[in-house]
Amino acid sequence: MMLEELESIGKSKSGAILSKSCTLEPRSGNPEPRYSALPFGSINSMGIPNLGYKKYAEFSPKLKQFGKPYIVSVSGMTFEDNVTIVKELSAISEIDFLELNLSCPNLIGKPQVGYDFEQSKILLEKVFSVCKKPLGIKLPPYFDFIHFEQMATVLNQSPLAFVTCINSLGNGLAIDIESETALIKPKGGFGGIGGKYVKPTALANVRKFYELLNKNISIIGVGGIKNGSDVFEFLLCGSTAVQIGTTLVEEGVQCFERIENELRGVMERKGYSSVEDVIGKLKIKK
Ligand code: HRO
Repeated sequence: MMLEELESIGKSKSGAILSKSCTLEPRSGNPEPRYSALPFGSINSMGIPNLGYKKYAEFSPKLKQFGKPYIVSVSGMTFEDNVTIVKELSAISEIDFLELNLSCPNLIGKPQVGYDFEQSKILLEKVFSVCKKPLGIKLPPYFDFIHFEQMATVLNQSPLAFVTCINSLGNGLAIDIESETALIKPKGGFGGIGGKYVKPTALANVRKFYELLNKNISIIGVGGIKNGSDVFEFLLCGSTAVQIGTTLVEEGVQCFERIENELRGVMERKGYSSVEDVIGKLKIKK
C-alpha cells in the first residue's frame, strides 16, 4: 500500500488508518488480474503486494498527523519473519496497534496459520514475548463449533487486544462464461471471497467469538459491510469496531462518511444514542 492511499484514508471519515498486510521484504504480489468485482462482492488473490515492513514504519510520523490510530497489519512469510516484524514495529512510537494476519488465503504452498490451532498457540506465545504494543490478530472464517472453541481456548491464553473476524473466505472460484475462463489468474483462478457473499459467515464468527472470548478482548467485525444497517448488525453481534474491504475498493474513501451517516440514521430511528447500548445485544427467538 502506497503512502498516498494511506493518507487518503487519513483524510477520510474513517476511525483509524489500517495498512494492508506487510512482509519482511517488499513484494510485487501475484500476477494480474488478481482482483475482480463480483455481483455481490469480490474475489482476490493479491499475494500480499507491499513495500516491506520498514516503509510502514517510515510512514508513521506522517500518518499520525491525521490524529487517528495507525494500525499496521503484519503477515510474515515465515514464523521467524512474523516475530522479527512484530518486534521491530512494536518499538515505533507512532504506530498504535499491530494486527497479525493469521489468515492470508492466497500464498502458494502456505497454509493459513489460523486453521492450525497448535501452530497459532506457539506463534502467539513467541510474538507476545517480543511485542511492546497492543496487538490483535485477524482470523480466517470458521464453520464448526468445535473449531471456534479450540481457537478461543488458544486466544484466551494470550494478552490479545483484539480479534478481527473475518478474513476473506478462502479459495473460491469465479468464472466468466463467455470465455469459459476463471476471472483471476493466480492459483488456477482460486481466490479469497469478500463482500455480501460472506456477511452471514462474518456475523456468525463475530458472534461466536463474542460468546467465547474473555471480555477484555475486543472484536472487530469485517465481511460484507456496505451500509449503516450492516454495521448495526455487526454491533449487535458484539463488534466494537468494523473494517471495510470490498466496499472501500469499489466506492473509495467516501464510503466511510456515507456508512457513518447511515449508521447514525439507523440508531436515531431505533432510539439509540450510543453504540454501547447496541454492542452484543443480539436477541435470540424464544
Ligand atoms: O494479499 C492478499 O492476497 C490477501 C491478504 Cl494478505 C489477506 O489477508 N486476505 C486476502 O483476501 N488477500
